[in-house]
Amino acid sequence: MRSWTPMHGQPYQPTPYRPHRIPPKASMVIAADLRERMSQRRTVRAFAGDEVPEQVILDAIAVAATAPSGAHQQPWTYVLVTNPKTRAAIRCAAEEEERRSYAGRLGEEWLSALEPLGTDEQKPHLTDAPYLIVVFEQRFYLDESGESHKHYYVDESVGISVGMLLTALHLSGLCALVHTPSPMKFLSEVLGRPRNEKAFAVIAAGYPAQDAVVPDLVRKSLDQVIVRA
Ligand code: IYR
Repeated sequence: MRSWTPMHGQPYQPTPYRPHRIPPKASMVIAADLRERMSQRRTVRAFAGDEVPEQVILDAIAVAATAPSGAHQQPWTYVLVTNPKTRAAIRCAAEEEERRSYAGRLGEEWLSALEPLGTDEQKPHLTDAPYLIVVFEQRFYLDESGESHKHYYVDESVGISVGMLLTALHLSGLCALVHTPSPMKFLSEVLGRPRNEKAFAVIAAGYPAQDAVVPDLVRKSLDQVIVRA
């Protein structure tokens, strides 16, 4: 496998792509099974202390890193935070921001949209879930000489990658919680990230607590999400 270097300015050099073709009937079985398994995915807010093999997390991040991205610039950094002091600092800063948000900064309409989900300013998962993954988007690329190169479709690329991460975690048997503290500048400071990176989301991952509860949600039907044109 060749090692990665920025592609910027390289000529187009296509290479054959001949993936194994899954017969249509087998595809239907796989798709139906995936649909059923993904329908079981839920966001949980309470995690068990049970250990999770780190390789499961590394493999899920590897899946996320296969996401398509604008100009194939792969503008993501996944920070795996294990240091308890760092996690405590993240929780403290996040709860501080969330306290202001829930005390009124979000506004009445937003707070009432969140009411059925039972969220609040307490973020115990930030210290208690076995893994904390902080996702940063690289707004631009800094080369060795310090020159910056623009990245394209960064939000879209990182959003797709995080979606794949959540899918991989779920299909590996784990639960996750996406937390998007606002504002999240403190994450760059606590984690010492370079100026080309901006925090995108904090993801806690692990097994759900035995007494975990989730809101009684209903998903939109396919008819409600698909329009044929
Ligand atoms: N960032 C806050 C508020 C919040 C916002 C939305 I939109 C959610 O779906 C859930 C929470 C928090 O993490 O609590």
